[in-house]
Amino acid sequence: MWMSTFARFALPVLQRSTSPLALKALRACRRIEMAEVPPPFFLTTIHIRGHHTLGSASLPMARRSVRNVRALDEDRLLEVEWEDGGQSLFPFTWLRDNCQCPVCTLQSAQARLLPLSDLDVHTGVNVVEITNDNKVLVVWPDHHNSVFDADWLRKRCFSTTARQAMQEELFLNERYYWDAKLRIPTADYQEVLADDKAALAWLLALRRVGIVYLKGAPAEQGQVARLAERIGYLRLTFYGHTWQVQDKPMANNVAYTSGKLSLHTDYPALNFPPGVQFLHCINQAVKGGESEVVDGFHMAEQLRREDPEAFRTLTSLHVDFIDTGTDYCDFMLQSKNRIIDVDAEGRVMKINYNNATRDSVLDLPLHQVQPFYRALRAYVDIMNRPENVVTYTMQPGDIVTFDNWRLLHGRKNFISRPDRLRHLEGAYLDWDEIMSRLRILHRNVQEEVSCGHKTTFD
Ligand code: OGA
Ligand code: NM2
Ligand code: ZN
Ligand code: ZN
Repeated sequence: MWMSTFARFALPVLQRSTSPLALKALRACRRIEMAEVPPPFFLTTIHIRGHHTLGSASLPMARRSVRNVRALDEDRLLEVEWEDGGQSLFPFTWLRDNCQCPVCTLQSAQARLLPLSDLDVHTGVNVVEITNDNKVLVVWPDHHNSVFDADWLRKRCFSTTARQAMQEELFLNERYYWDAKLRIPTADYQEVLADDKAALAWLLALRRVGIVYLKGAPAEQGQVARLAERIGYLRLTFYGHTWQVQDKPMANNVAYTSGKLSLHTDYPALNFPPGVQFLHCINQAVKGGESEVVDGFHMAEQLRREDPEAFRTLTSLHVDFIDTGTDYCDFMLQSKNRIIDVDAEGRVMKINYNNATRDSVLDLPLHQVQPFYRALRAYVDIMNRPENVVTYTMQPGDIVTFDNWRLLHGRKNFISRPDRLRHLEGAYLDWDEIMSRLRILHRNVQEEVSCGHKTTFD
Protein backbone atom coordinates (compact mmCIF):
# COMPACT_ATOMS: atom_id res chain seq x y z
CA MET A 1 0.00 0.00 0.00
CA TRP A 2 1.65 3.16 -1.04
CA MET A 3 -0.11 5.49 1.27
CA SER A 4 2.22 3.98 3.84
CA THR A 5 5.03 5.25 1.66
CA PHE A 6 3.66 8.55 2.74
CA ALA A 7 2.42 7.84 6.22
CA ARG A 8 5.90 6.63 7.07
CA PHE A 9 8.04 8.81 4.87
CA ALA A 10 11.68 8.88 5.84
CA LEU A 11 11.96 12.54 6.72
CA PRO A 12 11.44 13.17 10.42
CA VAL A 13 9.72 16.35 9.35
CA LEU A 14 7.28 14.30 7.34
CA GLN A 15 6.87 11.64 9.97
CA ARG A 16 5.68 14.30 12.38
CA SER A 17 2.86 14.97 9.97
CA THR A 18 1.40 11.46 10.19
CA SER A 19 -2.14 12.46 11.06
CA PRO A 20 -4.93 10.45 12.65
CA LEU A 21 -6.47 10.39 9.17
CA ALA A 22 -3.41 8.68 7.73
CA LEU A 23 -3.49 6.09 10.48
CA LYS A 24 -7.18 5.62 9.96
CA ALA A 25 -6.55 5.22 6.27
CA LEU A 26 -4.14 2.42 7.01
CA ARG A 27 -7.01 0.35 8.30
CA ALA A 28 -8.19 -1.19 5.11
CA CYS A 29 -11.82 -2.06 5.61
CA ARG A 30 -14.69 -1.51 7.95
CA ARG A 31 -14.55 -3.30 11.28
CA ILE A 32 -10.88 -4.04 10.79
CA GLU A 33 -8.82 -3.14 13.80
CA MET A 34 -5.46 -1.37 14.11
CA ALA A 35 -3.81 -4.78 14.28
CA GLU A 36 -4.41 -4.63 10.52
CA VAL A 37 -1.66 -2.06 10.05
CA PRO A 38 0.59 -3.65 7.42
CA PRO A 39 3.90 -5.38 8.19
CA PRO A 40 7.15 -3.37 8.44
CA PHE A 41 8.02 -1.29 5.42
CA PHE A 42 11.25 -1.08 3.49
CA LEU A 43 13.01 2.21 3.56
CA THR A 44 15.39 3.29 0.86
CA THR A 45 17.60 6.27 1.52
CA ILE A 46 17.87 8.42 -1.53
CA HIS A 47 20.14 11.33 -0.89
CA ILE A 48 21.59 13.58 1.76
CA ARG A 49 23.06 16.94 0.85
CA GLY A 50 23.27 19.02 4.00
CA HIS A 51 19.51 19.23 3.92
CA HIS A 52 16.99 16.50 4.40
CA THR A 53 17.21 12.92 3.40
CA LEU A 54 14.66 12.03 0.82
CA GLY A 55 13.38 8.54 1.27
CA SER A 56 10.82 6.17 -0.09
CA ALA A 57 9.19 3.22 1.53
CA SER A 58 7.53 0.22 0.00
CA LEU A 59 5.33 -2.49 1.34
CA PRO A 60 4.75 -5.98 0.07
CA MET A 61 1.03 -6.38 -0.65
CA ALA A 62 -0.80 -8.73 1.69
CA ARG A 63 -3.02 -11.23 -0.18
CA ARG A 64 -6.64 -11.21 0.93
CA SER A 65 -8.82 -14.28 1.07
CA VAL A 66 -12.55 -14.68 1.18
CA ARG A 67 -14.14 -16.82 3.92
CA ASN A 68 -17.76 -16.55 2.91
CA VAL A 69 -20.07 -14.74 0.48
CA ARG A 70 -23.78 -14.09 0.84
CA ALA A 71 -26.40 -12.28 -1.25
CA LEU A 72 -28.51 -9.83 0.77
CA ASP A 73 -31.33 -9.80 -1.79
CA GLU A 74 -33.53 -7.30 0.07
CA ASP A 75 -30.79 -4.65 0.01
CA ARG A 76 -29.35 -5.82 -3.32
CA LEU A 77 -25.93 -6.18 -1.67
CA LEU A 78 -23.25 -8.86 -1.80
CA GLU A 79 -21.64 -9.46 1.57
CA VAL A 80 -18.06 -10.69 1.54
CA GLU A 81 -16.64 -12.04 4.78
CA TRP A 82 -12.85 -11.89 4.89
CA GLU A 83 -10.59 -14.63 6.23
CA ASP A 84 -8.80 -12.14 8.49
CA GLY A 85 -12.02 -10.73 9.92
CA GLY A 86 -14.46 -8.02 8.88
CA GLN A 87 -16.91 -7.83 6.02
CA SER A 88 -17.40 -5.70 2.94
CA LEU A 89 -20.64 -4.91 1.15
CA PHE A 90 -20.88 -4.48 -2.63
CA PRO A 91 -24.05 -3.31 -4.44
CA PHE A 92 -25.28 -5.77 -7.10
CA THR A 93 -25.56 -2.98 -9.67
CA TRP A 94 -21.97 -1.91 -9.08
CA LEU A 95 -20.77 -5.51 -9.42
CA ARG A 96 -22.63 -6.00 -12.69
CA ASP A 97 -21.35 -2.66 -14.00
CA ASN A 98 -17.79 -3.70 -13.20
CA CYS A 99 -17.79 -7.25 -14.53
CA GLN A 100 -14.21 -7.94 -15.62
CA CYS A 101 -14.99 -10.52 -18.30
CA PRO A 102 -13.79 -9.90 -21.90
CA VAL A 103 -17.32 -9.09 -23.04
CA CYS A 104 -17.78 -6.36 -20.44
CA THR A 105 -14.18 -5.05 -20.30
CA LEU A 106 -11.66 -4.33 -23.04
CA GLN A 107 -8.75 -5.96 -21.24
CA SER A 108 -6.01 -4.35 -23.37
CA ALA A 109 -7.25 -0.89 -22.31
CA GLN A 110 -8.68 -1.88 -18.93
CA ALA A 111 -11.75 0.02 -20.03
CA ARG A 112 -15.46 -0.69 -19.70
CA LEU A 113 -17.24 -1.98 -22.78
CA LEU A 114 -20.62 -2.54 -21.16
CA PRO A 115 -22.83 0.42 -22.11
CA LEU A 116 -24.84 1.94 -19.30
CA SER A 117 -27.98 1.45 -21.38
CA ASP A 118 -27.39 -2.33 -21.08
CA LEU A 119 -27.05 -2.15 -17.30
CA ASP A 120 -30.05 -3.21 -15.23
CA VAL A 121 -29.68 -0.72 -12.38
CA HIS A 122 -32.07 -2.82 -10.27
CA THR A 123 -30.49 -6.18 -10.97
CA GLY A 124 -30.74 -9.14 -8.64
CA VAL A 125 -28.39 -12.14 -8.61
CA ASN A 126 -29.05 -15.85 -9.20
CA VAL A 127 -26.00 -17.34 -7.50
CA VAL A 128 -23.03 -16.09 -5.49
CA GLU A 129 -20.24 -18.45 -4.46
CA ILE A 130 -16.51 -18.80 -3.82
CA THR A 131 -14.51 -20.48 -6.59
CA ASN A 132 -11.77 -23.08 -6.02
CA ASP A 133 -9.14 -20.38 -6.41
CA ASN A 134 -10.85 -18.17 -3.80
CA LYS A 135 -12.50 -15.73 -6.20
CA VAL A 136 -16.10 -14.54 -6.00
CA LEU A 137 -18.45 -15.86 -8.68
CA VAL A 138 -21.72 -14.08 -9.43
CA VAL A 139 -24.27 -15.58 -11.80
CA TRP A 140 -26.74 -12.93 -13.02
CA PRO A 141 -30.42 -13.45 -13.87
CA ASP A 142 -29.57 -13.53 -17.62
CA HIS A 143 -26.95 -16.25 -16.83
CA HIS A 144 -24.01 -13.94 -17.48
CA ASN A 145 -21.11 -14.86 -15.15
CA SER A 146 -18.77 -12.47 -13.36
CA VAL A 147 -15.68 -13.52 -11.42
CA PHE A 148 -14.08 -11.07 -8.99
CA ASP A 149 -10.61 -11.32 -7.53
CA ALA A 150 -10.48 -11.03 -3.70
CA ASP A 151 -7.77 -8.33 -3.64
CA TRP A 152 -9.55 -6.40 -6.34
CA LEU A 153 -12.76 -6.41 -4.29
CA ARG A 154 -11.07 -5.59 -1.04
CA LYS A 155 -9.49 -2.45 -2.52
CA ARG A 156 -12.91 -1.33 -3.65
CA CYS A 157 -14.68 -1.86 -0.32
CA PHE A 158 -17.28 0.88 0.22
CA SER A 159 -16.61 1.48 3.91
CA THR A 160 -15.56 5.00 4.86
CA THR A 161 -12.09 3.95 6.01
CA ALA A 162 -11.44 1.80 2.93
CA ARG A 163 -12.55 4.58 0.61
CA GLN A 164 -10.35 7.07 2.46
CA ALA A 165 -7.39 4.68 2.18
CA MET A 166 -7.98 4.19 -1.54
CA GLN A 167 -8.34 7.92 -2.19
CA GLU A 168 -5.12 8.63 -0.30
CA GLU A 169 -3.38 5.90 -2.30
CA LEU A 170 -4.60 7.40 -5.57
CA PHE A 171 -4.24 11.12 -4.89
CA LEU A 172 -1.84 11.56 -1.94
CA ASN A 173 -3.78 14.51 -0.61
CA GLU A 174 -2.18 14.50 2.84
CA ARG A 175 0.05 17.51 3.12
CA TYR A 176 2.82 18.52 5.49
CA TYR A 177 2.31 22.19 6.39
CA TRP A 178 5.37 24.33 7.02
CA ASP A 179 6.62 27.79 7.93
CA ALA A 180 9.94 29.68 7.95
CA LYS A 181 11.63 26.80 9.81
CA LEU A 182 11.32 24.49 6.81
CA ARG A 183 14.55 23.06 5.51
CA ILE A 184 13.72 22.55 1.87
CA PRO A 185 13.96 18.87 0.84
CA THR A 186 16.86 18.55 -1.58
CA ALA A 187 17.84 15.93 -4.12
CA ASP A 188 20.48 15.52 -6.80
CA TYR A 189 19.39 16.48 -10.32
CA GLN A 190 21.42 13.75 -12.08
CA GLU A 191 20.18 11.09 -9.65
CA VAL A 192 16.57 12.12 -10.19
CA LEU A 193 17.09 11.77 -13.95
CA ALA A 194 18.86 8.41 -13.71
CA ASP A 195 17.33 6.60 -10.76
CA ASP A 196 13.68 5.68 -10.24
CA LYS A 197 13.91 5.65 -6.45
CA ALA A 198 15.38 9.16 -6.44
CA ALA A 199 12.69 10.35 -8.86
CA LEU A 200 9.98 8.79 -6.69
CA ALA A 201 11.33 10.44 -3.54
CA TRP A 202 11.46 13.77 -5.36
CA LEU A 203 7.84 13.58 -6.50
CA LEU A 204 6.56 12.28 -3.17
CA ALA A 205 8.13 15.25 -1.39
CA LEU A 206 6.91 17.63 -4.08
CA ARG A 207 3.38 16.42 -3.41
CA ARG A 208 3.61 16.32 0.35
CA VAL A 209 5.79 19.35 1.15
CA GLY A 210 5.13 21.30 -2.04
CA ILE A 211 8.73 22.24 -2.75
CA VAL A 212 11.90 20.29 -3.58
CA TYR A 213 15.29 21.69 -4.47
CA LEU A 214 17.42 19.90 -7.08
CA LYS A 215 21.15 20.53 -7.20
CA GLY A 216 23.82 19.67 -9.74
CA ALA A 217 22.21 20.62 -13.05
CA PRO A 218 24.42 22.10 -15.77
CA ALA A 219 24.08 25.91 -15.77
CA GLU A 220 22.74 26.03 -19.31
CA GLN A 221 19.32 26.15 -20.95
CA GLY A 222 17.35 22.96 -21.64
CA GLN A 223 17.41 21.41 -18.15
CA VAL A 224 13.81 22.17 -17.15
CA ALA A 225 12.70 20.57 -20.42
CA ARG A 226 14.80 17.47 -19.63
CA LEU A 227 13.23 17.31 -16.19
CA ALA A 228 9.75 17.63 -17.72
CA GLU A 229 10.55 14.73 -20.07
CA ARG A 230 11.36 12.62 -17.00
CA ILE A 231 7.69 13.11 -16.08
CA GLY A 232 5.93 13.17 -19.45
CA TYR A 233 5.51 16.52 -21.10
CA LEU A 234 5.47 20.15 -20.09
CA ARG A 235 2.60 22.58 -20.16
CA LEU A 236 2.73 25.02 -23.06
CA THR A 237 1.51 28.55 -22.29
CA PHE A 238 1.61 31.90 -24.05
CA TYR A 239 5.08 32.41 -22.53
CA GLY A 240 6.40 29.43 -24.48
CA HIS A 241 7.33 25.79 -23.82
CA THR A 242 9.96 27.08 -21.43
CA TRP A 243 10.56 30.74 -20.61
CA GLN A 244 13.51 32.94 -19.73
CA VAL A 245 13.22 35.08 -16.58
CA GLN A 246 15.48 38.02 -17.35
CA ASP A 247 15.36 41.79 -17.16
CA LYS A 248 13.99 42.56 -20.64
CA PRO A 249 13.27 45.89 -22.36
CA MET A 250 9.54 46.49 -22.90
CA ALA A 251 8.82 43.56 -20.57
CA ASN A 252 5.51 41.84 -21.29
CA ASN A 253 5.38 40.64 -17.65
CA VAL A 254 6.56 42.10 -14.32
CA ALA A 255 8.67 38.96 -13.89
CA TYR A 256 10.81 40.12 -16.85
CA THR A 257 12.15 43.19 -15.01
CA SER A 258 14.71 43.55 -12.22
CA GLY A 259 11.99 44.55 -9.76
CA LYS A 260 10.79 42.82 -6.62
CA LEU A 261 8.06 40.22 -7.13
CA SER A 262 5.73 40.04 -4.14
CA LEU A 263 4.43 36.62 -3.14
CA HIS A 264 2.28 35.22 -5.95
CA THR A 265 1.17 32.11 -7.72
CA ASP A 266 1.92 31.99 -11.43
CA TYR A 267 -0.72 32.48 -14.05
CA PRO A 268 -4.06 32.98 -12.27
CA ALA A 269 -5.01 34.70 -15.55
CA LEU A 270 -5.62 31.15 -16.78
CA ASN A 271 -8.82 29.48 -15.62
CA PHE A 272 -6.71 26.35 -15.12
CA PRO A 273 -3.36 27.60 -13.79
CA PRO A 274 -0.29 25.34 -14.10
CA GLY A 275 -0.02 22.87 -11.21
CA VAL A 276 3.74 22.74 -10.90
CA GLN A 277 6.61 25.06 -11.71
CA PHE A 278 10.31 24.41 -12.32
CA LEU A 279 12.80 27.29 -12.08
CA HIS A 280 16.42 26.70 -13.04
CA CYS A 281 19.09 29.22 -12.11
CA ILE A 282 21.50 29.71 -14.99
CA ASN A 283 22.97 32.97 -13.69
CA GLN A 284 22.39 34.77 -10.41
CA ALA A 285 22.45 38.56 -9.93
CA VAL A 286 25.41 40.40 -8.51
CA LYS A 287 23.19 41.74 -5.77
CA GLY A 288 19.64 40.79 -4.68
CA GLY A 289 17.41 38.33 -6.51
CA GLU A 290 16.87 36.14 -3.42
CA SER A 291 13.83 33.86 -3.54
CA GLU A 292 10.95 33.69 -1.08
CA VAL A 293 8.26 31.05 -0.63
CA VAL A 294 5.30 30.47 1.69
CA ASP A 295 2.92 27.55 2.16
CA GLY A 296 -0.33 29.02 0.81
CA PHE A 297 -2.43 26.14 2.21
CA HIS A 298 -0.98 26.61 5.68
CA MET A 299 -1.54 30.38 5.43
CA ALA A 300 -5.14 29.78 4.33
CA GLU A 301 -5.72 27.57 7.39
CA GLN A 302 -4.23 30.31 9.57
CA LEU A 303 -6.61 32.82 7.99
CA ARG A 304 -9.56 30.45 8.52
CA ARG A 305 -8.68 30.34 12.23
CA GLU A 306 -7.73 33.99 12.78
CA ASP A 307 -10.20 35.72 10.50
CA PRO A 308 -13.05 33.40 9.42
CA GLU A 309 -14.88 36.29 7.78
CA ALA A 310 -11.90 37.06 5.50
CA PHE A 311 -11.53 33.35 4.76
CA ARG A 312 -15.20 33.15 3.75
CA THR A 313 -14.77 36.17 1.50
CA LEU A 314 -11.69 34.85 -0.31
CA THR A 315 -13.19 31.38 -0.73
CA SER A 316 -16.46 32.65 -2.16
CA LEU A 317 -15.78 35.71 -4.34
CA HIS A 318 -14.54 35.28 -7.90
CA VAL A 319 -11.84 37.75 -8.87
CA ASP A 320 -11.01 38.78 -12.44
CA PHE A 321 -7.46 38.34 -13.76
CA ILE A 322 -6.09 39.65 -17.03
CA ASP A 323 -2.99 39.07 -19.15
CA THR A 324 -2.47 40.74 -22.51
CA GLY A 325 0.57 40.85 -24.76
CA THR A 326 2.71 38.93 -27.21
CA ASP A 327 5.22 36.18 -26.55
CA TYR A 328 4.78 32.64 -27.97
CA CYS A 329 2.01 34.36 -29.91
CA ASP A 330 -0.31 37.24 -29.12
CA PHE A 331 -2.70 36.78 -26.19
CA MET A 332 -5.64 38.46 -24.45
CA LEU A 333 -6.50 36.32 -21.44
CA GLN A 334 -9.32 36.84 -18.95
CA SER A 335 -10.14 34.54 -16.06
CA LYS A 336 -12.24 34.37 -12.93
CA ASN A 337 -10.70 32.62 -9.96
CA ARG A 338 -11.31 32.50 -6.24
CA ILE A 339 -8.16 33.58 -4.34
CA ILE A 340 -8.59 30.57 -2.03
CA ASP A 341 -10.20 27.77 -3.97
CA VAL A 342 -11.97 25.20 -1.77
CA ASP A 343 -13.77 21.97 -2.67
CA ALA A 344 -17.35 21.09 -1.73
CA GLU A 345 -16.15 19.97 1.74
CA GLY A 346 -14.33 23.26 2.34
CA ARG A 347 -10.83 21.79 1.90
CA VAL A 348 -8.34 24.21 0.34
CA MET A 349 -7.45 22.97 -3.17
CA LYS A 350 -5.68 25.85 -4.90
CA ILE A 351 -4.42 29.38 -4.30
CA ASN A 352 -4.85 31.86 -7.17
CA TYR A 353 -3.13 35.15 -6.55
CA ASN A 354 -0.85 37.38 -8.55
CA ASN A 355 -1.30 41.02 -7.67
CA ALA A 356 0.26 42.06 -11.00
CA THR A 357 -2.41 40.37 -13.12
CA ARG A 358 -5.41 40.99 -10.84
CA ASP A 359 -7.76 42.88 -13.15
CA SER A 360 -8.95 46.46 -12.53
CA VAL A 361 -12.29 45.10 -13.72
CA LEU A 362 -13.77 43.88 -10.45
CA ASP A 363 -17.05 42.09 -10.95
CA LEU A 364 -18.48 42.68 -7.47
CA PRO A 365 -21.46 44.66 -6.20
CA LEU A 366 -20.34 47.86 -4.45
CA HIS A 367 -20.98 46.58 -0.94
CA GLN A 368 -18.54 43.68 -1.46
CA VAL A 369 -15.60 45.74 -2.67
CA GLN A 370 -14.33 46.96 0.69
CA PRO A 371 -14.78 43.56 2.43
CA PHE A 372 -12.86 41.99 -0.47
CA TYR A 373 -9.86 44.33 -0.07
CA ARG A 374 -9.89 43.89 3.68
CA ALA A 375 -9.91 40.10 3.35
CA LEU A 376 -7.17 40.01 0.74
CA ARG A 377 -4.99 42.30 2.85
CA ALA A 378 -5.52 40.03 5.87
CA TYR A 379 -4.36 37.00 3.87
CA VAL A 380 -1.33 38.82 2.41
CA ASP A 381 -0.36 40.13 5.86
CA ILE A 382 -0.35 36.60 7.25
CA MET A 383 1.80 35.28 4.42
CA ASN A 384 4.30 38.16 4.78
CA ARG A 385 4.97 37.44 8.46
CA PRO A 386 8.68 36.60 8.82
CA GLU A 387 7.82 33.42 10.72
CA ASN A 388 6.05 32.10 7.63
CA VAL A 389 8.48 32.96 4.82
CA VAL A 390 11.34 30.71 3.69
CA THR A 391 14.15 32.62 1.95
CA TYR A 392 16.90 31.09 -0.18
CA THR A 393 19.31 32.18 -2.88
CA MET A 394 19.54 30.11 -6.03
CA GLN A 395 22.99 29.37 -7.41
CA PRO A 396 23.75 28.48 -11.04
CA GLY A 397 22.83 24.80 -11.50
CA ASP A 398 20.05 24.82 -8.89
CA ILE A 399 16.50 23.95 -9.87
CA VAL A 400 13.57 24.65 -7.59
CA THR A 401 10.45 22.56 -8.23
CA PHE A 402 7.23 23.58 -6.49
CA ASP A 403 3.46 23.19 -6.28
CA ASN A 404 2.09 26.29 -8.02
CA TRP A 405 -1.43 25.50 -6.76
CA ARG A 406 -0.19 25.73 -3.19
CA LEU A 407 2.93 27.85 -2.74
CA LEU A 408 3.26 31.55 -3.23
CA HIS A 409 6.68 32.60 -4.38
CA GLY A 410 8.49 35.87 -4.88
CA ARG A 411 11.92 37.39 -5.39
CA LYS A 412 13.77 40.44 -4.14
CA ASN A 413 14.79 43.07 -6.65
CA PHE A 414 18.22 42.66 -8.13
CA ILE A 415 21.13 44.37 -9.80
CA SER A 416 22.79 42.57 -12.70
CA ARG A 417 26.03 43.50 -14.48
CA PRO A 418 26.22 43.29 -18.28
CA ASP A 419 28.72 40.44 -17.87
CA ARG A 420 26.59 38.74 -15.21
CA LEU A 421 22.93 39.01 -16.16
CA ARG A 422 20.50 37.25 -13.89
CA HIS A 423 18.90 34.41 -15.84
CA LEU A 424 16.43 31.73 -14.75
CA GLU A 425 14.75 29.29 -17.11
CA GLY A 426 11.27 28.14 -16.14
CA ALA A 427 8.68 25.59 -17.20
CA TYR A 428 5.22 24.52 -16.09
CA LEU A 429 3.69 21.08 -15.70
CA ASP A 430 0.32 19.89 -14.48
CA TRP A 431 -0.49 17.68 -11.52
CA ASP A 432 -2.21 15.01 -13.65
CA GLU A 433 1.05 14.23 -15.44
CA ILE A 434 3.11 14.43 -12.24
CA MET A 435 0.74 12.10 -10.36
CA SER A 436 0.72 9.71 -13.30
CA ARG A 437 4.54 9.45 -13.23
CA LEU A 438 4.46 9.18 -9.44
CA ARG A 439 2.11 6.17 -9.57
CA ILE A 440 4.20 4.44 -12.22
CA LEU A 441 7.46 5.05 -10.34
CA HIS A 442 5.84 3.79 -7.17
CA ARG A 443 4.62 0.61 -8.85
CA ASN A 444 8.02 0.00 -10.48
CA VAL A 445 10.02 0.63 -7.31
CA GLN A 446 7.67 -1.60 -5.33
CA GLU A 447 7.97 -4.41 -7.88
CA GLU A 448 11.73 -4.08 -7.82
CA VAL A 449 11.72 -4.35 -4.03
CA SER A 450 9.37 -7.33 -3.91
CA CYS A 451 11.36 -9.14 -6.65
CA GLY A 452 14.36 -8.85 -4.32
CA HIS A 453 16.53 -6.78 -6.64
CA LYS A 454 19.55 -5.22 -5.02
CA THR A 455 18.44 -2.35 -2.81
CA THR A 456 19.93 -0.71 0.23
CA PHE A 457 17.69 -0.68 3.24
CA ASP A 458 17.96 1.53 6.25
C1 OGA B 1 8.37 34.39 -12.16
C2 OGA B 1 9.05 34.33 -10.85
C3 OGA B 1 11.13 34.25 -9.66
C4 OGA B 1 12.52 34.81 -9.77
O1 OGA B 1 9.06 34.50 -13.16
O2 OGA B 1 7.13 34.27 -12.16
O3 OGA B 1 8.40 34.21 -9.87
O4 OGA B 1 13.30 34.49 -8.87
N1 OGA B 1 10.38 34.44 -10.84
O5 OGA B 1 12.82 35.56 -10.69
N1 NM2 C 1 6.16 34.13 -16.42
C1 NM2 C 1 6.13 35.36 -17.22
O1 NM2 C 1 1.04 35.13 -13.49
C2 NM2 C 1 1.97 35.40 -14.23
O2 NM2 C 1 2.01 36.38 -14.95
C3 NM2 C 1 3.13 34.48 -14.21
C4 NM2 C 1 5.30 34.22 -15.25
C5 NM2 C 1 5.88 33.00 -17.27
C6 NM2 C 1 7.50 33.99 -15.88
C7 NM2 C 1 3.87 34.45 -15.51
ZN1 ZN D 1 -19.15 -9.65 -18.14
ZN1 ZN E 1 6.35 33.52 -10.46
